[in-house]
Amino acid sequence: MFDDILISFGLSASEYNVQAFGSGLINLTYKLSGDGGAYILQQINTSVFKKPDHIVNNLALVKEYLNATNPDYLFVAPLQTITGEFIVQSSDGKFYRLFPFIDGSHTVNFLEDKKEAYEAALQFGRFTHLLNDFDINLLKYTLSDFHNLKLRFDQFKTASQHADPAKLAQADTEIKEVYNHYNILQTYNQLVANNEIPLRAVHHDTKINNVLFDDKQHALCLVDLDTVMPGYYLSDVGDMMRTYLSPANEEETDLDKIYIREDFFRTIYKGYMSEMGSILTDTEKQLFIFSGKLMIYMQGLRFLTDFLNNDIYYGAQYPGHNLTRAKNQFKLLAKYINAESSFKTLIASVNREFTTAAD
Ligand code: GN1
Ligand code: MG
Repeated sequence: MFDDILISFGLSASEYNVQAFGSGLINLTYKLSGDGGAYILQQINTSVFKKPDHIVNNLALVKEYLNATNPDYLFVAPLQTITGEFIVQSSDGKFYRLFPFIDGSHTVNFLEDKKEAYEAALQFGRFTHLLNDFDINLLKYTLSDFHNLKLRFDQFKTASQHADPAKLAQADTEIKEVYNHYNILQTYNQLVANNEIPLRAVHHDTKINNVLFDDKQHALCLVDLDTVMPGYYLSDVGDMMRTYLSPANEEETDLDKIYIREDFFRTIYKGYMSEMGSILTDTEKQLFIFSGKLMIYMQGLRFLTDFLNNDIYYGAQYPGHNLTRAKNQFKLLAKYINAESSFKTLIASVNREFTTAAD
């Protein structure tokens, strides 16, 4: 398997054992292990990432910048082939890249320990912090309008216009949820229209399994860097809220298992702000809680849209899978909104800690 790909990297496929790896929905990932070491091989989903060279461009620039400014920072960039390429096309036209496997690392799929949430939030904050003086205009948009909520809403409307009536009936409650929370879209549109907050270099996919940990629960580095591009910090913090606060993840079908762990909110705030507190503008800081609503709502919309579009984007392992995922996200959104006043209290308490520590 992968003989022609590995040859480009000077490796012989027969010396490696290949196993499917990770749980991403978009790219296919494999771990190769052998006497020559371990690697991660990934097939880029080019129906999503239509221009793999944009990914190459961004990662090369970020790597060069971080190597020059913070040589100790562990940035896991793709390896080069013998001829100096970062991406290889297989004989059947698929695009692959190879990464070193980081020794002693593992990923976490269910976040049970606050220490891991703290470490992850700090790492995502550090990434944007370290790139604060990097010229983000050099970065390409690897996915245009990726976290553009207005576009996601328009895609939902188009999908509703074309959907099978039986599906529309099945999704009636979730469609109403979209309109119940229309104020999230209004707030988003307003902050974009008025240029209220700056674009920064952000990761755009801050799920816990995009952080590599060592066996002492210390975060080693970030992975899944294809969506590193200009965006709002709300994307990164919001997706942490979406994926770290509830002990049940987006796949959970028993919605009673979805609730908000408020102490995890505190931890995310503390970890992220320990890096970004001195960088974010006051307006950005005021939107910290909003970020979670934005990202949970967006993901609910995206799953619902995909259900109406017959699962063309995320795929489905059972009929109604994307509708169930959407239900899950709208339940999480309701729980999140319920906890908003507690979040405000927690932010005030962490801010007091920061002030005391600085005295
Ligand atoms: C996709 O492939 P994965 O799991 O890293 C998606 C994210 C969603 C996520 C939901 C490029 O990420 O935006 O939040 O699924 N990535 C893309 O699980 O669409
Ligand atoms: Mg991803």
